[in-house]
Order: sequence, then structure tokens, then C-alpha cells
Amino acid sequence: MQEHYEPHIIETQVQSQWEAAQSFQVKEDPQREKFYCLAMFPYPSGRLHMGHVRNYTIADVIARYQRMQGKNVLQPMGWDAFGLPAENAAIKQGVPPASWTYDNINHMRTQLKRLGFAYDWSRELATCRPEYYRFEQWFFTRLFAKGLVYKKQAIVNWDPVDQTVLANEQVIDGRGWRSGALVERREIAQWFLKITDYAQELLDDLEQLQDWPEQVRTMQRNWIGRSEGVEVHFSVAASPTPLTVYTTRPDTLMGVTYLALAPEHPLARQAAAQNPQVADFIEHCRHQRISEAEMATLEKQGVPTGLEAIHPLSGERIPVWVANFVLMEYGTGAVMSVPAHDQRDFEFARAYGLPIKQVIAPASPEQTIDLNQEAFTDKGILCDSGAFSGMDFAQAFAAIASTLEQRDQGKRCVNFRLRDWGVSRQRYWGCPIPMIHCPSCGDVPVPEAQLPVVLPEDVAFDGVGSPIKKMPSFYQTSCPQCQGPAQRETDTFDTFFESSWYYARYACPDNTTQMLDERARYWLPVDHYVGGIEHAVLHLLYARFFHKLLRDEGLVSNDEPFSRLLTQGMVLKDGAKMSKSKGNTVDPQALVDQYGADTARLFMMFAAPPELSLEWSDSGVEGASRFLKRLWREVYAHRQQGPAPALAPNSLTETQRTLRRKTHETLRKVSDDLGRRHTFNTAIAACMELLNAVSRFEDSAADPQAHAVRQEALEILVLMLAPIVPHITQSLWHALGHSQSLVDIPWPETDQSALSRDSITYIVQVNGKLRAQIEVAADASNPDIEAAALADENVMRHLEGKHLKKVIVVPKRLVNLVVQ
Ligand code: ANZ
Ligand code: ZN
Repeated sequence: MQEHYEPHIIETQVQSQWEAAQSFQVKEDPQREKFYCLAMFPYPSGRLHMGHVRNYTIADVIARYQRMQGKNVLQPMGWDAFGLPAENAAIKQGVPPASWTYDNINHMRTQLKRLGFAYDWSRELATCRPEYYRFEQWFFTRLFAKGLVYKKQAIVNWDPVDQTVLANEQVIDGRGWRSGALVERREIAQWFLKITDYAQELLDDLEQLQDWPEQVRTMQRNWIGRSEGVEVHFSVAASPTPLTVYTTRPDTLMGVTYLALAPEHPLARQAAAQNPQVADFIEHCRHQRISEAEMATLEKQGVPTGLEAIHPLSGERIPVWVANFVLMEYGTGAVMSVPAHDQRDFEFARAYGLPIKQVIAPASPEQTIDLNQEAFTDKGILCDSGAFSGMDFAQAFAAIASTLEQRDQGKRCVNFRLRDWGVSRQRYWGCPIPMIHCPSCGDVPVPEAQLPVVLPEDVAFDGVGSPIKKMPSFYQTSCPQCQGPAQRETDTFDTFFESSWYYARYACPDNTTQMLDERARYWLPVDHYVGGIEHAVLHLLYARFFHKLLRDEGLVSNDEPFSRLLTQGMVLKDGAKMSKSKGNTVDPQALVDQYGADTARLFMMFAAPPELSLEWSDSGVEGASRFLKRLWREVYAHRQQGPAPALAPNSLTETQRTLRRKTHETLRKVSDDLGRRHTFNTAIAACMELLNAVSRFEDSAADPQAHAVRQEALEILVLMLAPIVPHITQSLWHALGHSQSLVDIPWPETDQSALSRDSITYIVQVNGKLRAQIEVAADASNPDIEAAALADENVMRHLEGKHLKKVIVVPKRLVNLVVQ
């Protein structure tokens, strides 16, 4: 054993041992419990950033820990390789997006290997390769055949100067990022996937995901946005078909004073044909990009159409307006406006002098409202509503819905905020959508035998439009049905398409004939998925949807792709998110170059629990490095005394027993921290304490049992740290006298007899109520006992938000915490 810790030497040695032994290549083994651990794959932007290092270290620690539990662990890695940054870089640097991407992949693969992640590299995939995307093209044609794919006109951001469609992130303050031109809304034909057919199931199955953060489940629930309401039909004087609105507040029906249409509503267009003021307004709205988030702050604007509708119950005539705050994409694209009880309707009515009619009174007489100031939006008791007056919300909902249904003037319905997934992108660097447009047969999918539709990679890329749109050799083709001349689709898939199924493809990346095979059924679902909270909705919802599509095609056998989800926090510097645009990044490569991979990994895992943000600190890195040096020194000094004899637990001195107890107490805690709580930072803190105890341990060279006790402590310490700092521990494991590779050693078992003999059970009370039982060493001091009581999870819950006034320790019996 070397006297000094030289991370660069041992890390490259250990990594080549793993590589030579193919230590992390795995095969399906039905005899063993499988564990599929996955971190969200990176976009190959050029270099790893600290967020990657944190993400991949967390997953690696979990994977290595589970392997030590004897499981058959799969941990793969690949590249989310299509996307806009490659196009932007290509414009700036004049290289084709493909070669830029492949260069980045090569560089980042080297960086990942240098960090020592336990990946099965034989399964590496890149989504920009035809071997990968051919199967999503095939799958898309399957979905088309099943009626789950359709084409419709949809709005895009159009840059009139560059003559190109812009992604949302390319629109800055309403202008094109390159040209600076005012962006227009333009309607073009695009492909959609019917995710709304799965809305209810996507919502219901969130209940299965108990091991997901509640926050993520709530975000998905809100995004899906199920609501129960009523569709009400209003007949319109000049129109043969009634105008239908969607409302969640049918109880306010008698307070309707006008109707409002989205600018894109067919009736609004009809009115525009006769009324230039309406036409102007619709044109004006085309330039206003309105997302739902912007709606709340938008200045409410509108024009009357001149049309009149008939109230279904009162028969009154009410005016129909066009308004900018009504979305065509939600409900029916038309609303019944109740200014007294809806704030948007209220503001609009005030701006245009429309009547405000109260029909809901507060349920409690104490509550006062002022309809001169704002709408009263709470649910309450109906007033001024004829036969419905006096009813509460639920009664009125039922009564009004039934009345409308009996008269054929409406029906109850469920609505989802979730929209169908528009997958067309008018971009070059993506997977070609496998469709052909024939002038006589219409849209025809590319037949299986002609797949993949390969994206030409060797292109001149200038950023003005997509090169394949200007490349007849790409888009000119013949119709698979009538053989006549036809045009290939030149749009590509949204890159979320590729990232929606990559986790499954890792099971069988070498299958050239099938998208997925029986190996996917062995490995799926992913047992532990690790990634950023920014993917809480889109990626994670699309992947859940895709998994259900795969299931319905018979390709996977369960309902959900990710059993457990961990969303890691951000990496901060000086309290701000580390990002290129802020110029406050620390390059992980420099960190690894200076200190080695183990220090980088240890720092990341020690600085914060995984879900919380992590503040970068140079002294934290120094501290991590010092700890590893000390560990090395301790093992070195120990082994200078030669090999240790067998441990004889029953003939130990008091100090020897104390160190053994500490060793096994630490093991018990670390097992729980790594396996269940995923609080790697507290696990590391416990290991540091154990190392302190080893250093303090008085060892008389004459007593071989002292040597044996310390050997055990160091071995267990090395094993516990192995998932976090796999290189140094592998070297130290050999130095401690073992020839087998550390990656094949199981997690050690706690020796209960080392723990229990000298421990006492204390009862912990909070304000006299039993809240926990804790095991405390017989010789523990009062502060130790107190600390152990306060560290208990259940006790912590009962202390939350309270003030601890007093702690009473009754020796050998109980701890009472007095709180206020
Ligand atoms: C009358 C009413 C009275 C409404 C009232 C609310 C309060 P959620 O709950 O999110 O589903 N709405 C319906 N379609 C719309 C569209 N296309 N654009 C903008 N707003 C639309 O929202 C349903 C409510 O949002 C509906 O209920 C409708 O306004 C409005 F005191 O109808 B309500
Ligand atoms: Zn044809």
C-alpha cells in the first residue's frame, strides 16, 4: 500500500479494472431480484455541469448500494441528442448539428467515465441515431392506424423576416431572437397525439405513485386539470346551431349578462365577415400571444359581434361579444359571463359598461361583499334566481343541470385542462415524422419496410428554415398507396418524443427488428428515477402517457414507467442558481482535475440532502478531500502493524467493546440513511464520526484483539463509503487484505450482539405523551440521550413548529420533552 493518497493514480487504475472485468454489464436473471436505477439522460450540450454531476452521483450511490444488497442492478446512460441548441451552435460555429452533437457526446462520455459511474456502457444510446428513432417512427404509424394520431391546424410563432417558425424560447418579448421582428401567430397543419384519451387514467394512476414527491403529483394533477361542469346551449337569433359554453358554475346561470367568444371561434369569424370592427379585433388578437399564465394579467379587451343569444331559462336576449381572454383551446371556446361572480367577467363588464347582476349571496350573514369593487367569487346561496333561489351550490348545480338536460338545453360534462400533444416541430435537427402527403390519397404513413426515414446529417445549415424543407432529394417521394408523386412530411418530432421511451429501450438497445422485447418486461418499471424538478410535468407526463401506449401495444406489461422518483435540488453559488448566463459556474472538470472524482462525489453528497439545493463551497470541497486523506492515513497506519487476527467478540475489553458498538451503531444508521431515507449527507456524517472514534481508539500493540476490532471498524467503514467514493474504497479494501473486487462484496450486516448488550431502552415523551422508544448506549451522557431523543423522526414531527422549553431525563427510563 502507498503511504500517500494519490487520487488520480488510483482512480484510473480502479476504472480500468472495472472496464476489464466489465463490472457493470448486466444480464436478465429471473432468479435474482432486479433493480433498475436511472438518472435522466443529458442533452449533449458540450460539457458536464455541476447539476449533471449531482444528478448522476445521487443515482450512482443508489445503484451501488442496491447492488450491495444483492440485487441485479441495471444502470444505463445515453444521450437526449436532438434539439434546438445544436441548431443554434451550428449557426454560430458553421458546423452541421450532427457533428457538433457527436463531438459533444464523445467529450461528455469521457467526463462521465472519469467520474466513475457504474454504468452498463454496452447499452449506451443516442436518440439522434436511426437505430433508435426508427422504432418511434414505426410506433407513430401504429398509433396512426389506431386513430391516436391526427392532424389539425394549430398556432405557431412565425417570424416574418426569417420566414421561419420559432420555438417559444426563441421568442423574446414578442420578437424573434435573431431578426428582432414582431412575431405573428400563424396557423399551420400539425400532428397531434391524443393524450386526452388517457387524461382520466393519467390522473387516476397518480394514486399508484406513492413513492413520488407529493409536489410532483400535485403539479401533474393540476396540469391534467379535471373539472366537472355543464355545457349550456344558447340559441342565437341569426344562427341555426346553438352556441355552447362550458361552465363550472351552473349555479350562476341566472346572473349571465353577456356571452364571450374566443377570437378564433367559428361564430366570431362569421360575425367578422359582416362586421369590420370584429374583423379588426380578431386581427389584433393574432399578434397577442396569450398563454394561460398571461391571462390573469392581460388587459381585458373585446368587441360586440352584434349577435344576440337567448337565455335558456329566462328567455332574455343577451349580447354576444368576442373577447381576448377566452381561449379557443379550452372547453368550447365560448363562455357565459357572470360579472357579479367572476373577476375576469367583472373587469370586462366594467370596461365596457355591461350589466352586473348578483345571483349569489354569502353563505354566512357576517360576510360582506361589495360588487362595486370586485366580483364575489365564493360559492354561496342563490338569490334572484327564480325557483332556484335559496339553494346552495351543490343543490343548484344538480337542479339547474337537470333542468337543462330535461329541456335539451345542456348536459353535465367533465373537462380536462390537458390538451392533446402537438408533436410537430418545423425544425431540422429532430426525428422526421414518417408521413407522406399524396395529392390524391391524403396523409399516408410510411410503410414499415421503408423505415427508417433517415434525417440527412451532412447538410449546410444557415438557420433560415430547415434544410430538409429545401431538399427535394429528401421530400420528393412516391405515394405508398397509389405510387403517384407525393411529398414527405418535413417536420420533425418534438424532442420529448424521444425522451418518452428511452428508459425502455435501454433494456434491449441491440434489437434491430423490434422496438422492445421480453427483456423490457424483465427490467421495467424503473425502480428509482432521479432527475430535476423542472421535468415534473412535461417529460414525466409524456413518458407516463407513452408507457400506457406501449402497454396497449403489448410491448410492456405494467401501467407506470417509474416506481419511485427523486427530484434533486439545484446547485447554487452565492445563493443563485449556477448557470452559464449568470457567469457563476464552477466547472466540474476542474474540480476532478484538482481533487479527483471521489472528492467531487463526496462533496456533492455531503453538502445537502438530495432534494434540497446545494450551495457550492470551496471549503466544503477541501473538507471532503481532507476526510479521504485521513481515511487513507488511518488504514495505512493500521496495516503497518500487519494483518489482524480473527475477532473474538466475547473476550474484549470495555474500550474495545465501545468501538465495536460504535461501528455497528453507525452501520445500522447508514443502512437506513442510504437504503430508506436517501439522506446521504447524514450517512457521511456518521462515517466521519466513526473515523474519529477509530483515530481516538487506544490500541496497545500487545493486544491482538484491539487490532481485530479496528480492522472490523475500518472494513465496515470502507464498505459503507463504497457507494459514495468507489475508487478509494476499492483500493483500501485491497489494502485491508482482500483480493476480491469491492464491487462484488455485499453490504455488511449489523451484529445485534455488538449493539444490544450495553444499551438501554428509553421512552421518549412529548408533553407527557409517548412518542418514541430509543436505544441508547448504557454509558451515554445526558446530552447524548437528549440528542438521540430529538433525532427520532416521530418526535421531530411532534416538535415541528414548536418551542422546546425543557428536557427532563430520568436515568435508565425516560426522556420527557416539554414544548410550547
Ligand atoms: C360561468 C362562471 C361563473 C364561471 C362564475 C366561473 C365563475 P375551470 O374551473 O378551470 O375548468 N371558461 C370556460 N371556458 C373558457 C375558455 N375557453 N376561456 C376562458 N375561460 C373559460 O374553469 C372553468 C370556468 O372558466 C368556466 O366557468 C368559465 O367561466 C371559464 F361565477 O362559467 B365559468
Ligand atoms: Zn396516393
